[in-house]
Amino acid sequence: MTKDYSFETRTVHADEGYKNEVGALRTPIYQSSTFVFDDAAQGAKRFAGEEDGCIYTRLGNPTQSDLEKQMANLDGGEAAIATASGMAAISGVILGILEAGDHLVASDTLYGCTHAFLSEMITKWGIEVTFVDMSDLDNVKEAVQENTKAIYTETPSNPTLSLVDIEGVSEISDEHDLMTIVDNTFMSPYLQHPLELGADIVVYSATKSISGHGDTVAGIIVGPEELLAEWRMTTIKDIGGIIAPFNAFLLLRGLKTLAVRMDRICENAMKVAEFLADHPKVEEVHYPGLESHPQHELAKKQMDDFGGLMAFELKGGYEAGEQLMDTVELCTLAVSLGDVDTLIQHPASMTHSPVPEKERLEAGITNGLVRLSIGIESADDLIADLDQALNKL
Ligand code: LCS
Repeated sequence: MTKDYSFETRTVHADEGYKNEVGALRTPIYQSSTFVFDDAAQGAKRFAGEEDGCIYTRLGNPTQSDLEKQMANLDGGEAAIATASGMAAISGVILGILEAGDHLVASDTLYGCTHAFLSEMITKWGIEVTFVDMSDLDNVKEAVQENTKAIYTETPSNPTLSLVDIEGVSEISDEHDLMTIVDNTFMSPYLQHPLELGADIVVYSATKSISGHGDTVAGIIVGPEELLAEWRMTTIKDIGGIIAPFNAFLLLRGLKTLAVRMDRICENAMKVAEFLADHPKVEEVHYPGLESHPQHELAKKQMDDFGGLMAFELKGGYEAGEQLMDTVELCTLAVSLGDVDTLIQHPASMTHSPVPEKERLEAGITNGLVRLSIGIESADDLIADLDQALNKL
């Protein structure tokens, strides 16, 4: 579908389900591990890449392909690859770009498992990583070395909601002929457009807003056709983190309502953030939509709205944080984010427990930090729930 239509229209109309043989409105779930060849010559041509068509689901599947076309269209990229999880997308990209002897510059605040993958796994394979506070672009410039191949960032970051200037990082990256990789999970393709801001590759945990319903784990990579075609036949095919056809279907369904869900989530989040900022039991609220956020101007520049994630510090520290988890009634105590339900969690003991304490504290993930992922419930009900829970502290 043409990119001239607005994002909202493309979320509804850009999938290719109508091309199936019986005219089903929705993309069918091609729940098949393998595909039948007419004869030996056809099989040989497909393996040689001389004829389009399916071979085996680890090498591609029509439900997966529809999702990939839809995601490339929505994110303004040439191509996309759907994967088994956000971590499969991230590891596939990193292993596609870097090899032994190469160097990566990465943000110091990243989702816990991404941090663990970059600090503990790829270093075992001879790849060097420097973590820097990317809120200051001078740190990025200083970290670039002769053997640097890529810059990896996540903005807003999980869970501190600090931002990275995507355009600024991409300029540094271009000066040194590097690849810029941006994890756009918190914003979704609706609210932030890293490729337009100069990034080369965008990755998502599609488990989050793209699915939106808390019912699947998946990932997406968006970027240049040539590179993605290579990775599809190397890191993705041979490591094997491919998406299941049913999960691809769920993401296609989730995408249809992405814009309306995100609009409601952003509206609710702003109301909740303002409520928390005024509450006597709350020390500080980290939400890019608040003027008090140190990077509010950057948020207005590179984000279309401020998203549903926020973190807040309670005056009572760790104990108050733990108590709040047990006194909320409507907010659900669970990790993950971007769902229709409001989820609350404690990063120090949950999502960011893999990060060593010293590094965790340096990155601003304090022991008493609470993370909220706002859903589409009534903002009044969410505020009433948080109020009753806070007043018990
Ligand atoms: N990137 C970000 C920013 C994430 O928040 C997550 C997961 C991932 C990548 C990995 O995606 P997955 O493999 O789980 O699809 N974040 C989680 C979180 O904050 N709570 O639970 C998972």
